[in-house]
Amino acid sequence: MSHFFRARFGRNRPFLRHFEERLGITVFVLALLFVSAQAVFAHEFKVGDLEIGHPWSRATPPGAKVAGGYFTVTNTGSSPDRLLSISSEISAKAELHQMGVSDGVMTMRPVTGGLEIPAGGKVALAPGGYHLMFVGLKRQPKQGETFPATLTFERAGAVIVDFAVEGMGETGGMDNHAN
Ligand SMILES: [Cu+2]
Repeated sequence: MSHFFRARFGRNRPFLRHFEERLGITVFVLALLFVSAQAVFAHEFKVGDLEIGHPWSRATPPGAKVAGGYFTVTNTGSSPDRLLSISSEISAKAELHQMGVSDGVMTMRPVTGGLEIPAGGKVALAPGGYHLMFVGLKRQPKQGETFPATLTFERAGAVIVDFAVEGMGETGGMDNHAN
């Protein structure tokens, strides 16, 4: 950009120098806004051919023993992958669960054998469907904070992602856990 202006208009025009300074400041401010917006609204992690989109969890009431975990996984590769395990310092263990309706009753069961991420496909973990369950919370996740967790995939390997903790009321659907 600056080379273009200098080549065309000459180096020492006061107007252009002023313009360049202002442009620089504007770009800097926009970059800051972009980075902070990314941090709040969408954050993404990559490992191998996988993109992990917006991992989030939910604040829990005092004494709660479990918290949910949600994100999307996009597989840009040509081979299927599989989410095998999850771990985090926030809980004793983390499980992969599936919610669904069975004989008219909402049920939740652990997913065994991992969760397949099809080649070229996208899988969403969201309230009411597949989700993570942080079981045996060592502390309550607080709204506005993030906590790290490690996701391990069969092909892509392990990746540490940050779960953004959203408000307690952020239900997004039927996601009740008896345990
Ligand atoms: Cu669950």
